[in-house]
Amino acid sequence: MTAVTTLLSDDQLAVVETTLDFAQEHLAPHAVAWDQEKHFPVDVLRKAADLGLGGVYVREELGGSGLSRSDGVLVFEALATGCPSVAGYLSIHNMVAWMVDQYGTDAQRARYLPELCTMEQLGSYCLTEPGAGSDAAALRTRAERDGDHYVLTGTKQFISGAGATHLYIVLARTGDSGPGGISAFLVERDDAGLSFGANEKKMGWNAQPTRQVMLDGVRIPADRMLGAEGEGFRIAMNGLNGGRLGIAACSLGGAQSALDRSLAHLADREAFGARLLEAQALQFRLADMATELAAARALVRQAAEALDRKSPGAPELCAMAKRFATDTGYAIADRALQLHGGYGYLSEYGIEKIVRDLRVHQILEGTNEIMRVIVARSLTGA
Ligand code: FAD
Ligand code: 2MC
Repeated sequence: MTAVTTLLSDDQLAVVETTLDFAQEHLAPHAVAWDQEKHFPVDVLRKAADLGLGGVYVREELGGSGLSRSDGVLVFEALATGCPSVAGYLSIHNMVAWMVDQYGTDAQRARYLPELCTMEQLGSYCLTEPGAGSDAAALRTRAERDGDHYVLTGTKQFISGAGATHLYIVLARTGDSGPGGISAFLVERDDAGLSFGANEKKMGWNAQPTRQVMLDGVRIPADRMLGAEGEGFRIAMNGLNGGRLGIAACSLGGAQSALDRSLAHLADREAFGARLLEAQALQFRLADMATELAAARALVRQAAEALDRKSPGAPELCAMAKRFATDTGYAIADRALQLHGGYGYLSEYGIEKIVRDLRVHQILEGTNEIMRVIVARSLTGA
């Protein structure tokens, strides 16, 4: 793991070592079974929270770990070496917790953050709708003001963790069409009128549920608005800047694990009278995989630093890092499968699961085409 730990401070090294140990002890041994059984390991998430991973970016005085984005990408990369699906959900939960800390009132922080940080309560992020995915600002879920309450009606699609989670950040329309007419709300699982679709059958990310979230006249107190009226889209996008780095880091971790497994497999496997690892063609393939992974890691860390410094170019760098790291991570995992020959195709080796898990990172938290849209707009000023 030298490439992972190069240039880290002593504090960061300690964070990486602790998280890697956790991932190897509590995630990796169960990852294949959880995938097959579609098991969402909430008990293990709560163990992760004991290490401070439920409130990675939440301020320490509010019960969190107060880490920077630069530290956070190390955490999610290390976690994903054990299971990209569980690490991916943890990244989403931490996006939700950060949004409550960043945009919440004191009362909202006091109500939600302690239990989000311990993961007694889990979070979900509800932006996508059946008719509004990439074009998120076209969302149609409505929130009508009624005295001291808002009444929310609409359907959210593909919501990670839904049904098993407790707090839902819901983006809904309080005004005109377009981004400026959107507000964010804190909806609780027990709110009357909230219901969930069936757990979607998916290619990967099976260690966490994905469901529709239906809001049928969900009546919530007006003080459950997160941020100001009309600010919801900006809040959602700012959440995603960090979220995209979390997903990018999960791709790095999955790819690192696939590379490590390939090295071990080629060292062990003999053909044509020699170990496969002695074939220079295969060594070169490993060298390319390691090099591309290091390049992706460098970009993710640069984008994280830009976000920490609140650099004006940070959203574009986050989009570049998400696009590049998730494409690279998937390509590395797929090449690792090839290096395993037929064994790579068998579930028990865990490689095909990494390929399936990393595939969706090119789609969610903004497709990689939308990441190109963001980068291209910043280049052209459009
Ligand atoms: P569409 O927007 O219909 O896109 C279809 C295709 O057209 C894509 O290839 C897209 O890149 C391309 N395209 C669209 N517009 C353009 C354009 N302008 N230029 C070029 N190409 C374009 N959402 C949430 O809110 N919360 C969640 O927790 C969540 N979890 C998810 C978990 C899973 C497993 C999955 C699969 C999705 C999840 N999503 C979640 C939704 C995800 O963010 C969307 O699927 C994604 O943003 C794409 O939207 P769409 O599926 O509607 O595709
Ligand atoms: N960071 C900060 N602000 C942003 C931003 C970002 N990344 N992206 C947009 N904004 C701001 C933007 O600056 C503008 O602000 P202002 O009105 O002050 O000028 C406002 O938001 C509206 O932005 P646009 O005019 O660019 O809006 P448009 O509708 O043209 O498109 C686009 C924005 C395509 C970038 C956005 O819709 C998008 O990101 N789509 C992808 C949706 C997505 O990522 N979904 C993920 C769902 S969550 C998920 O999948 C999980 C697994 C949790």
